[in-house]
Amino acid sequence: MLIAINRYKLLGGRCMLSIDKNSFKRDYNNKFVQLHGKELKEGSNQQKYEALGSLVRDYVISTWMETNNKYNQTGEKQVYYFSMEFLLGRLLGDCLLNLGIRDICKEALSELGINLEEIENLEHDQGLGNGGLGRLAACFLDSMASLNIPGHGCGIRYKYGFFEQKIVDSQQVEASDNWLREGNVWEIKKQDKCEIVKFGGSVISGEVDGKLTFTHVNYEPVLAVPYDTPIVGYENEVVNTLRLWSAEPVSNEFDFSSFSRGDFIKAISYKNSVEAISLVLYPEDSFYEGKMLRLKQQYFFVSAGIQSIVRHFKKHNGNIAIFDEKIAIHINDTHPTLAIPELMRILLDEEGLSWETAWRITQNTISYTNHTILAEALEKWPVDMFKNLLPRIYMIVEEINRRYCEELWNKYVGQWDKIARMAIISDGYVKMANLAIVGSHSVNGVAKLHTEILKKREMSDFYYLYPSKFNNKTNGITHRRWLLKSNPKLTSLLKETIGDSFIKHPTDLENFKNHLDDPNVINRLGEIKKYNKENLAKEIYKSNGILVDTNSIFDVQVKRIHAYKRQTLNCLRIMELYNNLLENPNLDIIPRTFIFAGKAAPGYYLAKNIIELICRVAKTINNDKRVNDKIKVVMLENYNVSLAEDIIPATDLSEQISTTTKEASGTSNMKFMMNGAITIATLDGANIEIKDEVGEDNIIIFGLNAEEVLNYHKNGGYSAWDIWNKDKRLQRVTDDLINGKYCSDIDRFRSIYENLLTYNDEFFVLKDFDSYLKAQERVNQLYIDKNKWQKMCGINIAHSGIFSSDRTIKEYATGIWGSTVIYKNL
Ligand code: 26V
Repeated sequence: MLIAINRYKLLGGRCMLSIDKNSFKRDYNNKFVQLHGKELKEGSNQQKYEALGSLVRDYVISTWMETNNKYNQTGEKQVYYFSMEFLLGRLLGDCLLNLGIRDICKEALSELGINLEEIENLEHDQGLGNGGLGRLAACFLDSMASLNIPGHGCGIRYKYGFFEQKIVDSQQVEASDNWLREGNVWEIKKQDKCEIVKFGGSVISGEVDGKLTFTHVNYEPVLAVPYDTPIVGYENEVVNTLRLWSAEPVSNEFDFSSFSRGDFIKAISYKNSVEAISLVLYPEDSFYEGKMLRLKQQYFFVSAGIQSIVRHFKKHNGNIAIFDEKIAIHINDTHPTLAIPELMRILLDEEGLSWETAWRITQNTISYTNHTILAEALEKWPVDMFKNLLPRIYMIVEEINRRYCEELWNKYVGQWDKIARMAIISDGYVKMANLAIVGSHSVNGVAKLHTEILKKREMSDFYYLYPSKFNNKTNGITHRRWLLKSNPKLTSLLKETIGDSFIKHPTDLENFKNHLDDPNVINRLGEIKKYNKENLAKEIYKSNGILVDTNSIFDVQVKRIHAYKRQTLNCLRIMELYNNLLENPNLDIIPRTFIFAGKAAPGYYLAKNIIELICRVAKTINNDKRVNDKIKVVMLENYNVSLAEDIIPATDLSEQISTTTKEASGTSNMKFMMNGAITIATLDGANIEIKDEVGEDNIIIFGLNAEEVLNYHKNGGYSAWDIWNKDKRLQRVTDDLINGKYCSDIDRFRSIYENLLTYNDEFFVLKDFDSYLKAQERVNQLYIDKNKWQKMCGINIAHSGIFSSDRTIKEYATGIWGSTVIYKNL
């Protein structure tokens, strides 16, 4: 029997799991036999992966328990990151890296005839998120654990994650992501830590000893079952927890009272309606829809999470009056905002605190991040739906709103419009962003520009009311996954040249600048990129059957498909280049491979249409002999974390071309620069801060700036037709959308055409077209001088350390959470 023992050791200043090759081989063999009841040599690769995963989890268990014991004993402030989404990707590689045993494991397995990478690839991505917001949550978990911060995730264990995308006949087709089909070696079900969440019913008020009491009756109970996943810190003996909740009926038996009355259907339907709560992740990330099931999901995980935090806190601390000194709860966008009234409910109804004390504790505990300014993504719930589903919570929100509006009336006498705008409940809706701002002590944006826009525009009323609540925390990415793990060759070069201090202090990457005049280093950078491109080229051939030239510029736009991210702009310039090549087949251009990947929300017609356009353009160009393979277009299907890990290290040019002001931050921009890609970008989100870091000469900027865009929004004056009339190239490429050039059905791309022209081009694609083409020309000029290009790449790498999520998390810990952090080993 394998015993999980804590075997960390200090080796050359590194704190890693102590395991030698032979004991690893023995453990692995034993594990395999015990798990599968057969010899290793008879096992499938999938079984080999499962054995390795569960062995690694065994290695982690004792440290996990010790970390929890330590937290309970020391009473350090605990941070809980509440998020509807955690986009973790695969965990095995990360775990091996953070435990410091990747090399030993690779060698040991190879001696057993097993290729580590091959079986690592069999792990199903944990894709419980839509994009930026969910991936950010995953990076934050990694950074909190690696910085010794007691910080844990709380979310939903969706049975089906983000849908799998297939491209069939140039169109996106969605398939369910049954990620748990083969089981999940990382999670532990904690049956004894279940909570009950109550929906519907009504509230009876009463009085006991002169105090008001509220009893929730006739509700539908739902059992929230937690599944815990270890979050392993980097070589530091810390293992934090991601707790995801699954919804089950309170009893696995049918409701016998219904059943005995012959109401079989009712019993089954209760079971189904409960299980529906954690069945599937909503695949929209920009259009809010007032769906009851989503509200249920939100209350479900928030209520379970807060109840379990309070229960745990009381067990180890006891004194609820100091809850806010010991606990910080962060809400990732407005989705978990019900944490505010839920904490109030527990403090008032269960702990018997006064309103004033409960409110002080709640505000001090909760902090909120805004991730988008798109008005259509703002959550608001119809009062009737809210009240019926959550009667007691609604009463509390009403009271919060009543007290808060009283303040507003006194402050803004007679300014009814302003008060209505700022109220939590108005026009028949409960407005979640307003509740989040009022009920928290900190509101942050995710990049400097985004925070300024929140302060000065979108949330200006609130900013003037509570200026000290507002702050910026520019996003970051974990360099462990996005450099050490995904780009081992570049990591080796960095270690050889600047040592390995950058692993614990990512801003030490700056030292790499001192090596960029060394032709050897420049050469190596080129070779590494080529190697990564060749790997990706193989993947492209395997998945799309397209042969791409690894000497061409790999020009990449991978992200959710959305009008504001402007894949259309990218596509139109490819169409323009194609036109030029047809006109002049001898045109001397630097070959380019245009790579796209990304999913469209299933109900977002325009985004799906954009995917189809990209695929049709790809087919037409790739099959046109006249192009002579100078350009190729590739749309890779099913973009996810693992695919990103293959694409990003192989990229030469990173496309960050959103309409200025619309992309709150962006995070792939940071991953690309860290892997030595050059960015072509608008001055949007964190692109601005990337430019400030690398300097204007090492990034290619184009397009309208924020002031210009905001000015158009405010004063109007934009005419797409005016621009179109003056630009022959635009006339040609927009006509190509509707003349059958890319699709015999001439109406296929009419909606794109109409968005650009009839509906006056909301995202300024036409306006930025000329400046984008000129910027692309600058890219060509720069690429001609390979050495200069590589040096620019090196400068980007050297300046990327500041975008490590370690920096971001330190800012959250010190500036928002008041963590009692010890930066051990830092
Ligand atoms: C919004 C909604 C709206 C209602 C329907 C369901 C749903 C699900 C998710 C979201 C969140 C969208 C916000 C988001 O992902 N924002 C992205 O956050 C990144 C991390 O801060 C940031 O880098 C991106 O710029 C931003 O678009």
